[in-house]
Amino acid sequence: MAELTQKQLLDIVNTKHIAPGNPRLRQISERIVTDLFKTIDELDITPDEFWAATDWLNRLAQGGQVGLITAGLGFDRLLDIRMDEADEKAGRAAGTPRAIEGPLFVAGAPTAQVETRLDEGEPKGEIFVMEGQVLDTDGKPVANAMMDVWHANEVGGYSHFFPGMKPYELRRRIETDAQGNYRFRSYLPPGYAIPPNSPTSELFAALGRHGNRPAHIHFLVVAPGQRTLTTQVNIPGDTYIDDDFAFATRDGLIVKIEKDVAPAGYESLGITAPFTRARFDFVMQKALNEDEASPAARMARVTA
Ligand code: MBD
Ligand code: FE
Repeated sequence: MAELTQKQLLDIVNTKHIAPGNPRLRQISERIVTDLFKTIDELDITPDEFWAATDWLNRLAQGGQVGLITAGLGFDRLLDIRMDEADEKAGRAAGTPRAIEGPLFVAGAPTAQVETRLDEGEPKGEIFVMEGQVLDTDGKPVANAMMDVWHANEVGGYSHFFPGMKPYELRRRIETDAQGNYRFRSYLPPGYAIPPNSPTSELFAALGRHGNRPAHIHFLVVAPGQRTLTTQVNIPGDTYIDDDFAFATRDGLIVKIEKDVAPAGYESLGITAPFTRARFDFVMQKALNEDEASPAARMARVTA
């Protein structure tokens, strides 16, 4: 039987095949396996350490927390930085900065025309209206844009992930009118913290890191002919605004908060007393192809 050196084993693992398979996947697998062999050797990883890691990965996946770890280790922001770099190289107009989707988007939220409430019943925080237009990079209104909006509840929980919340609570889709207008009422969310006693919190404790995100609201905006825009806005004043565990805070995405706005004109949202408002326009890049305008692949992943 064959005795193998580390190098011989690696070569066999990386070249063994009886069919072409998927060349791109084989290339990626080869790189990752090579780097991990190297890590194990150079850091003298013990069998106990190795099997503890596989156990952790199993628990991480079982708990549906892989997306928390990718965000917390910077991979989600990395993908944004790479798309920004590609845009800049191609001389594409930037529009509203993109910001990570995160692992907590749910497709299929109830849809409203132009305006809606995200919350129901008694407000669980400061009554808040956000409003503005969806525009293209020429400054023209984007009619019939579909804007998904979602945020955390008063204790930082997201519906469909946090126990006790109603389906689609604090999640809505808003279709803009001919002028690209949107408007919604909700309450100002607090920040988010990773779930305690979870595989994610285990890793962050071991790394000596916190797992907090500053207060934010997510958006996913889709419109014919426009590049799908995934972004977030931050509420100013949060302790973690420059120390987000997911590295998603960006200039241009911190909204200005106006307090004590007069209620006139906001009756359709059930507002009869002074409230807190932010105005924000979303600027979408023009799509260069159908893929950029259609989030079909993205939606297929989340609805699966
Ligand atoms: C969130 O609310 C979030 O937006 C991200 C990116 C990661 C974890 C929780
Ligand atoms: Fe979030």
